[in-house]
Order: sequence, then C-alpha cells, then structure tokens
Amino acid sequence: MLDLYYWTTPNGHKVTIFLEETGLPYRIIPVDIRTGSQFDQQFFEISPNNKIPALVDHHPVGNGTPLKVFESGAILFYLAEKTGRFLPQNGRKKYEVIQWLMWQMGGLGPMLGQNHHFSQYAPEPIPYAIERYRKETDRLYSLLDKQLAQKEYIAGDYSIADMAIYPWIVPHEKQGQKLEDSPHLLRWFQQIQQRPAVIRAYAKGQQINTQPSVDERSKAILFGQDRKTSAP
Ligand SMILES: N[C@@H](CCC(=O)N[C@@H](CS)C(=O)NCC(=O)O)C(=O)O
Repeated sequence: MLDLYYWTTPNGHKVTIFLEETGLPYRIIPVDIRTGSQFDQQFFEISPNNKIPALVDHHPVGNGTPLKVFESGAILFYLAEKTGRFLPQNGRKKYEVIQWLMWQMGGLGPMLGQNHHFSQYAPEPIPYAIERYRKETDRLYSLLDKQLAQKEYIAGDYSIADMAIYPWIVPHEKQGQKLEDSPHLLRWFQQIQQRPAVIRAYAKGQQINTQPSVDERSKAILFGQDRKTSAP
C-alpha cells in the first residue's frame, strides 16, 4: 500500500495520474496547504520541505522499512522504476524522458508557479514581474509546441515526463496562454485530457477539495513563510 500526501495542485495531480494509470493501490492523505497542514510535525518527517506531494511506500522496492519520498519528480521516478512503467529501462530513450522530467521540475514548474503568483496572488500588481513570467511562460510553451511537432508525446511514448508537464498546462488561461497559438501542444493536451486515468485523477481531486479557493488567511500561510516556518 502507498500513502500519498496530497493536495489538489499541479504537483499533486502528477502523482495521482501515475497511480491511476498503473492501478497501484494507494490511499490519499489530504494535506490542505491553505490551512497550514503542511507544517504538522508528522508531515515534516516525510516532507522536510513542507510541500506536497510526498509518498510513503509500505512495501518498498527491495523490502525493508517503509520508504519516504518527497519531490514530485523523484516520486514519479521511483514509481516508474518500481512498476517498470512509463520510463524506458535504459539507454537513450530513458534519458530523453529524464531530461524532460528535469526540465519540468527545474524550469516549467517554478516559472509557471511564479506566473500564477504574480498574476493572481501578489498583494499588488507588479508589472515587471507579471511581464517577466508571462514572457518566460510563452517561451516555454513555444518549446513544448516545437517538441510536440516532432513527437507524439514529449519524449516519444507517453511517459512520466508527460504526467509531470500536463498538470501545469491545465491552468493555461490563468498563465495568459491561448493553446490555439501552440497547435501541437493543443493536440497533445487534448489527447492526455481524454485519458480515462487522467479523468479519474482529476475527479478524485474534486472530491477532496470541494471549495478550491484561496482566501487572505491562506495567502498569509502560503506566502508568508520564512526561516521560522521551516522544519524544526
Ligand atoms: N518541487 C516540488 C514543489 C512542490 C510544491 O511547490 N508544492 C506546493 C503545492 S504545488 C506546496 O505544497 N506548497 C505548500 C507550501 O509552500 O507551504 C515538487 O515538485 O514536489
């Protein structure tokens, strides 16, 4: 059994997509990051960076004590190796997937996250920051579009790289993007959106978070963090 510490954000959806695709048995432990549940001592022990998602595998590869993994990219990598699914075993094809997974983790996710922050959550509009992250989003979307003009999925076959990228493209309108401007990305987006496992993953999210809004108190919790709020 796998315990997934989860909230209904792009990084959370990546993992439920994988779990629904493979049918691995799992239990969701909601961590409502709007109310500060990410600062619970028990959660720090699994996720020292106090962020979702995190995973505990009670029957890990190689047996032994339960294995804890934080960082969505590491979780996808771990689960792909555990199941032998959605990541080629070795060679060139494996590293094509890994490089796009790393690109998502180090580039697409953080940049689009800042785009969301400055366009929706910052207490006052800062034109330079809004423009900076909109333009970078635009550049990253254009790169995805070029890659998907050549490949059906981001690294050839459907893989953990697609599962990592897709949830960040779902809120494209909030990022100031029109998918019609990126026709190959639009084609890929619609293909993934229709996958039964993806539909199930998002439906689970809707059951868990029935009121997906962020009020002023939640903003203070999410965006007021500093040294004092980090792991004890
Ligand atoms: N690089 C991390 C980022 C995780 C992350 O930013 N999680 C956000 C939700 S998408 C979170 O838990 N935020 C709570 C907080 O910052 O307190 C990953 O991909 O797992």
